Amino acid sequence: MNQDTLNYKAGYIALAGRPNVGKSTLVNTIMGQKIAAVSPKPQTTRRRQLGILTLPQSQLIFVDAPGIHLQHHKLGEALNQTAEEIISDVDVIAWVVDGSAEPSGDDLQARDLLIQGKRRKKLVLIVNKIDRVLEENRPAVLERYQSLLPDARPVLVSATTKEGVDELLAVISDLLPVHPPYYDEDEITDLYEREIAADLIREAALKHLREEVPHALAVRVDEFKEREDGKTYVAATLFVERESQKGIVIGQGAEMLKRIGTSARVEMEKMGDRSIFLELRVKVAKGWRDDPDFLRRLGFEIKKKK
Ligand SMILES: Nc1nc2c(ncn2[C@@H]2O[C@H](COP(=O)(O)OP(=O)(O)OP(=O)(O)O)[C@@H](O)[C@H]2O)c(=O)[nH]1
Ligand SMILES: [Mg+2]
Repeated sequence: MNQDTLNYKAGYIALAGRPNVGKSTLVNTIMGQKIAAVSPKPQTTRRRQLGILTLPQSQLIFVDAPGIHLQHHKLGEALNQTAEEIISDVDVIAWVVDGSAEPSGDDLQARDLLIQGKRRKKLVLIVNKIDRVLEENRPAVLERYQSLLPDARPVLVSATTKEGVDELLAVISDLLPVHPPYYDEDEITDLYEREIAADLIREAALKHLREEVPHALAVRVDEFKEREDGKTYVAATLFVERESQKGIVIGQGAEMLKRIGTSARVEMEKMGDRSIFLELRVKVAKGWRDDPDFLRRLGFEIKKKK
């Protein structure tokens, strides 16, 4: 074993924070390619996803978590639980905040969750979206957030312009334990293509639909198969909570559903580098966000609090 192998560092880093601060965008930027769904609407991420970055001296395994927030539904409860479980399993916790906004109730909810029970974890404070903060205001922004988590190593970044991202990787690598790599270097995420496809379809819907419907939407991929003609055939169902929402998602002359389908297909083709034939349909599943059986079928498990 040579010196390099002996000093190799590897570990898991949770990206925790309120919805919409840019956690998934940051994962995509760090990976240099799109693996996670991103949208301007909160609560885009609904399940844990890994972004595995293998460098010569270290392997950084980012865990993209659902945004932590004050919940109103069983779904919200499941999302917070997922985030909480992620936090308890990692080596480093990164609290991601939006530097262009004031700290909010959801930010504090996230902060409280990640320092709960005096977890002995290394902490990093990622102040994101600094492309929207004037140079002269940055120290004050940093200080405001740092006073809320004084034990964390702070870094200012922009996930969209990449500013500060190299420094962030250096800070995190420094905090990781000496450990051999957990994954092969060609592994970049742990989700299967069909699961990512479901997220990209929901991302497309979030992009095109107005406020009220998106949160009521769930996507299930029913088929995902390679065809003889080289195209990949994907069929998916979009679930909404009410008949009226079904009308909105389909739209006049099915215009909306077509628009969602086209956006999703383009993103899926970009990611997989191949042609996709995408077929979407819409179904009503009344009150699914509060239906434990439906949530379980979608892969959300609500556990009883100990
Ligand atoms: N200006 C600017 N916008 C950003 C930056 N990072 C993310 N955004 C935007 O912020 C919005 C939310 O980004 P996401 O990556 O989906 O946020 P998230 O934290 O994963 O959100 P949830 O999955 O809902 O918890 C999107 O519109 C992004 O384009 C940034 O550094 N600068
Ligand atoms: Mg996200």
